[in-house]
Amino acid sequence: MSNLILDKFDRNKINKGIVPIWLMRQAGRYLPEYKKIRSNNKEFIDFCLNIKDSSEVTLQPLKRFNLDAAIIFSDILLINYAAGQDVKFKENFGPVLQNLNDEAFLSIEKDVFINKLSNCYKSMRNVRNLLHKDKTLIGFAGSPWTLLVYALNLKSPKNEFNLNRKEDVILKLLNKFIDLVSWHCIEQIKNGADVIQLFDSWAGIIENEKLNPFCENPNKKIIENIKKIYPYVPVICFPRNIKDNISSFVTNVKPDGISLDFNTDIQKLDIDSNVVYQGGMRPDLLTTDDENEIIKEAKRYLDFFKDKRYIFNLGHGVLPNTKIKNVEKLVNFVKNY
Ligand code: 1CP
Repeated sequence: MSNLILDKFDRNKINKGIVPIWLMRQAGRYLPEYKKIRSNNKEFIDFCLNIKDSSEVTLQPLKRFNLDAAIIFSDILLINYAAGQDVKFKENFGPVLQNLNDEAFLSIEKDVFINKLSNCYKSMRNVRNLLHKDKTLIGFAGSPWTLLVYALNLKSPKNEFNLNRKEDVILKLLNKFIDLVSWHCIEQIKNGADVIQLFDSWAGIIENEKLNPFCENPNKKIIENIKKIYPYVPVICFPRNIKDNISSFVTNVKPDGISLDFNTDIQKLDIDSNVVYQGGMRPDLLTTDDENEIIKEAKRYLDFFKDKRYIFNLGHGVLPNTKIKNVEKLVNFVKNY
């Protein structure tokens, strides 16, 4: 055995036949053992910063399923929190953020920021020590645009969003987020992360003309900052819902890996052989009783990517009403295909 996910990023080891698998939001409310630990923690941010509990829920999905990676249990909004913006998670509503103080935000220093997240890094170190060496440990961060949307909209942009800032201010704030995200990723790697995934979950609401300054450029700069220190650590980007712009994103940003959302039409992809492709399958299928449909969809992705470098995943996170037996079926099917 070897580390199957890291091997995918190694040009000298083209294990074409073997498809590794992990799932976005593989830890979460569909697991009773997660709900149990979650119920002992009132505030979600404190839960993420509880070394023992966050380590344990990171490892829970690997105890149940034959997954190839653990993703550290944390949240993208910990960056906003560590930069001085209060974040609360309201049940059945989502995150609620305190108004952003632009000046205080722009002046936050590296040491202060890293210090507020020190438990996150300790949890990373702890999980790496507990995890088998053949399993990949994934660190992550939200991308600048997505963090900015929460920072200024003060809640999920799902239903409405308003940034209330002029473009020059938006660019200044994005630049600061580039630093914060880079610091956070580098610190995670220092503490044991093998791979970084950047979640640009709200890239899809950017108008086409602004995709370069608001999405591509910030993701590219973070990759450059990481590579200056850790040239061999792969970075996977997830610019969710950018539709037909996915191939130009790959050309312009040059990530090691690209994670596909479930709206991506794989037939229309212009495959770049330098890049590892990941994900795509609709997560809602795992909430159904239709096992045949799950296998049929999984097979569609596996067959399409059979001669390419591919990591199996979903096109977005595991949903809370997902059935455990469906995840079991899917993981076993992919591992034996
Ligand atoms: O009630 C609960 O238990 C909280 C649910 C929950 C969980 C399990 C939240 C609140 N965050 C997380 C953990 C989490 N979030 C992980 C680590 C664990 C894993 O993947 O197994 C990761 C990688 C994230 C990333 C994250 N958080 C993203 C990017 C991925 C995506 O879903 O697009 C985003 C947008 C967030 C914000 C966030 N955090 C939590 C919620 C409910 C949301 C979404 C808010 C919204 O709808 O806008």
